[in-house]
Amino acid sequence: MGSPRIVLTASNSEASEWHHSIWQQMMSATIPFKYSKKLIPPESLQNESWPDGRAKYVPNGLRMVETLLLREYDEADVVTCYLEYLDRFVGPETKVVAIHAHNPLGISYATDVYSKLAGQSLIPLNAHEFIRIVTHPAIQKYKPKIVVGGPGAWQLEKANRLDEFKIDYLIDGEIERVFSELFKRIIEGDPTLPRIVKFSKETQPTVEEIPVVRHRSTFGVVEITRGCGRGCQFCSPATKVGRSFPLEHIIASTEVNARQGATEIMFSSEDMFLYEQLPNFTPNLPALETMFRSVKAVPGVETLQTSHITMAPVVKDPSIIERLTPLLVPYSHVHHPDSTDPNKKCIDPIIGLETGSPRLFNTYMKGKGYPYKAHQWRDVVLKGMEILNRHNWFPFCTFIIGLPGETDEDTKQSLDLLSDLRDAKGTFVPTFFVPLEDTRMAAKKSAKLIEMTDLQWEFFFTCWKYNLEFWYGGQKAATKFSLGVPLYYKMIGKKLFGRGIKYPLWRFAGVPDRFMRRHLYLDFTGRKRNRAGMLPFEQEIVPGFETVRGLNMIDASVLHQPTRTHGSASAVGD
Ligand code: B12
Ligand code: SF4
Repeated sequence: MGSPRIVLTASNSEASEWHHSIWQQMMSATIPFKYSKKLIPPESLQNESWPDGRAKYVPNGLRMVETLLLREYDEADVVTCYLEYLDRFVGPETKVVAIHAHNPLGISYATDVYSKLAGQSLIPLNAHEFIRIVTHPAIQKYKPKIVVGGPGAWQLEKANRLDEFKIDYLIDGEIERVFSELFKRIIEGDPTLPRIVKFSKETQPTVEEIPVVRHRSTFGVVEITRGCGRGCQFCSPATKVGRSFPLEHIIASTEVNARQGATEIMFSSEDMFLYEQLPNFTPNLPALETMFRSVKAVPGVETLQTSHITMAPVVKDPSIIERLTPLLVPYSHVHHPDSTDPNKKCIDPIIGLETGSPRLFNTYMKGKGYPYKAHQWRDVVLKGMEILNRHNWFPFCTFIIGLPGETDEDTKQSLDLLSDLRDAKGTFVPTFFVPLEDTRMAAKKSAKLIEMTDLQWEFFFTCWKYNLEFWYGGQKAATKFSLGVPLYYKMIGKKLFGRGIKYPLWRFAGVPDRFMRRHLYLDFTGRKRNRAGMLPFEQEIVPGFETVRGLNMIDASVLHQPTRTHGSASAVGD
C-alpha cells in the first residue's frame, strides 16, 4: 500500500490532553524548551495513537480539516498522526502535510515572553515542538507541500519564518465554506494561489456549513458557539460573526468524542453565556441548562470543562451561576481545598479581566462590560468574582500588560484591582499585549519586557504570588523560591531587565512587605490572604444608572449583537 496523499499533524504540546490540564498546555507556550524537562513531565508530551499509528486526539480545528477532507477523499488517503509516526506515513505519494497551529511560536498574547525571562534567545517548548515537525527527516526526504493553518498560523508570517520552515501555504481564517476549492488548488499546485491565504468575515460559514467532526479532539473540545460580538479591539474572535450551534450538532459532536474514548467534554466558546443568547447579550438560561444536561447525559461523558465566559452577565443576573452550578461543578475534574463543594470540586472558566484602568477599558474594550460602563468595571469584577467564588467557580483570569498608551496611573489602577482581589479564589495570569492579525490593533506595537516599568513588574509578580498562594499554600510555596529567586535576580534578571524587578521578585519569593514598603506601590503588611474568600460585595451595580446622570455612555456601535443563528449567519462581527 502506498503512502497517504494527505498527512495531518499537530505538535505534541498542542495535542496533549495530559491530566485534562489546560495549565500544562499554556505552560508549553511559555516555558523555555531548555528547561522544559524539569518543569513539564516528559510523559505529558506522549500522546496516544491507535494501533495503526493514527492519532487518538488532536486539536479540534485539525479534526475539522480532516472531516472536510473526508468528504472528498478516502480514509486511506487522509491520515492524522503525531510526529512519532510521520516517518511511517509520509512517503513518496504524500502530496501535502498539513499542520495545525494554535500558538506555534508562543507569540499569542506574548506567552513566549515568559521564556525570555530566562534569556532573550530561548524559545518556548511549543516552538521547539513545531520546529521538530517542519524539520522532520521524512518531510525533508519526500518534500510534500507544507500547509499550516489554525488560530495561531499568523505568527509564522509575523515572525517572517515561512522561508526558514519551508512552508508552502499559510491559511488563516475559517475554512469550511471555501475548503473544497482551496485544497484542490493546493494539491494541484495551482501557481495562481498565493502563499498566504486569508479568509475574512465574508467567507465565514453558517452553522449548517460546519460539519460534525468525524474523530475525537484534544480535551474532547465541542463547539457551542463561534465568534463574539463584544468588539474588543485586541481580540480576533471579536471580528467573527457570532453563531450558536444547534443542540443536535453539539450532541452529535459529543457522541463522536465519547465513542472514541473522551471521558471529558470541553465547551468551546468565546463566552459560554452567548449560547442561544437573547437580545442585548442576555444569557438564555433554559437553553444553557438543556445543553449542559444533554451533553452530560451522553454515554461515556464523565466530566465537563468550561472554556471562556465574561463577567458582566454574572453580575447582571447572579441566578445564572446559581442555576448552572449543579450542572457543572459536580462534573468537574478540578479540585481545590478552598471549595465548599462536598467533594472539593470547582470549575475554572477563563475570563479576560485585562485591566483595572477605566480609561484603557473605555478605549479598547468597552463592549466587554456591557451593559455596565467602563468606570464600573472594577465593581463588576469584584461583585462578579464574589458571586462566582460563592458557587465554587474559581476562574482563570487573564490581564494584559502594556496596552498601547498605558501610563503609570493605569497600572496603579490595575494594581488596586488586584489588591481588591487579594482574597479571591482564582488564578491571575498576566499576559503582554501583542497586536494580533485581523484585529483593530494589528498595527500597534507589542509590549516589550525591557520596557516594563517598575509598576508593571510589581503587577506581574504580585499575580504570581497570588497564584502560588492559591494553588500551593502560603509561606510553604514561597520558601520553595526563597533561594532561587535571589540567584535568578543576580545572575539573569538584573542584567536583562534592570533593578525594577528586584522588589517585585522579593515579594514573589515571600520576603515580608514591611521590608519593602518604600519600594512597592501595594503594601500587604499585616494582610494575610483570607482562605474563606472575599467579603460579600454590597454595592448594587445598576446598568444604565450613569445614563440618567449623563455620564460616559457606551457607544452602541461598538457592539455587534451575535444573534442565535441556526443557519443564517445574519449577525455581524466587527
Ligand atoms: C479550546 C481552546 C483552547 C484549549 C485547547 C487548545 C487545544 N490545543 O486544543 C486551551 C484552553 C488549552 C487553549 C489554550 C490556549 N489558547 Co486557545 N482557544 C480555544 C478555543 C476556545 C476553541 C478552539 C477551537 O477548537 N475552535 C474551533 C475550531 C474549529 O477553530 P480553529 O481551531 O480556529 O480551526 C479553524 C481554522 O483555524 C482552520 N484550521 C485549523 N487548523 C488548521 C490546520 C490547517 C492545515 C488548515 C489549512 C486550517 C486549519 O480550520 C478550522 C475550521 O475553520 C479558541 C477560541 C475559538 N472559538 O476558536 C481559543 C483560542 C484559539 N485560543 C487562544 C489563545 C491565545 C490560547 C493561549 C495562548 C492562551 C494563553 N494565554 O495561554 C493558549 C495556548 C495553548 C498552547 N498549547 O499553546 C486564542 C488565539 C488568538 C489568536 N488569534 O492567536 C483564541 C482564539 C481565544 C481568544 N479568544 O483569543 N485554547
Ligand atoms: S469579550 Fe472581548 S476579548 Fe472576549 S472574545 Fe469577546 S471580543 Fe474577544
